Amino acid sequence: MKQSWSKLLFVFVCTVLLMSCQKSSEQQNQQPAQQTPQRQQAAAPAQGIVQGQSSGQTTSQPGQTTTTAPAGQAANVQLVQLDIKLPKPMFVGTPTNIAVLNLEKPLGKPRPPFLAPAGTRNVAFKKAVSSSDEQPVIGELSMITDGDKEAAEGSFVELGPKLQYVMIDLKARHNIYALVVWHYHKQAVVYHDFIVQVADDSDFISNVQTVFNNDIDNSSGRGVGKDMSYVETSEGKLIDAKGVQGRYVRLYSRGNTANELNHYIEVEVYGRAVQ
Ligand SMILES: [Ca+2]
Ligand SMILES: [Ca+2]
Repeated sequence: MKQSWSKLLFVFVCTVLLMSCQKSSEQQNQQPAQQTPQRQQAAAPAQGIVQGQSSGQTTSQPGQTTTTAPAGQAANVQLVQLDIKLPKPMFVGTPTNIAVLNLEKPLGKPRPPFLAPAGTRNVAFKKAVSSSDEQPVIGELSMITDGDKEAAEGSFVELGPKLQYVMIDLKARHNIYALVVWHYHKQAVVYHDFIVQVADDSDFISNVQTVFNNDIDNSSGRGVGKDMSYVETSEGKLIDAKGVQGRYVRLYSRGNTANELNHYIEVEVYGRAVQ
């Protein structure tokens, strides 16, 4: 009888120990499961920061494209396609008789979409324009930022001969991602010494940056340009400005292949105000 009690006691102790072990093991197993939601909650804001900075990833959402900014840019920003409205074409086909050095071959198809950070818009629209030729031969300087891009009579400004510039005051410093420029697109012409610069001041002394220059012989004195000359079309010329910062934009030219005069139909500057 005593032996039997001892056995029972031994079995009881074993059972208690076993249950205790199982409980402890369950608690250990539960711990990671309980932690998972906490980790996710903690991770969510971190992902938000990553999206706002740099993750090296490209993701797509309906109607939107999120792309990591190129190396050297601090922000991983959401890029969207620029909505550039084009005017009616006034001529079709590729002119072959234009003798200009370093002339770009026409693409032969519509320009590919241009991506810029979300919120980028034409910040030149209706902004004040000044010029080295304050009294244009034809038209008014305000027509350069009035939104009318048609090639018809009454839609272009004609400035005098030799090197002339127009200058747009964006009224505040902006990150500039692209410019689209229509000099004249009623006929196929090429403008000489087309130079685009951005600066912090209207005298172009502070923080001057060149975003386009096709003056290959530096005859206009603003440095040797490496960009190619191009034939004007209704698409306008899109210049990738790579996010440069500045308040004032100057566009120079020195006549064209048809005559010595300088023309502008519209200049768009796609940017965002510097925060
Ligand atoms: Ca215009
Ligand atoms: Ca030149």
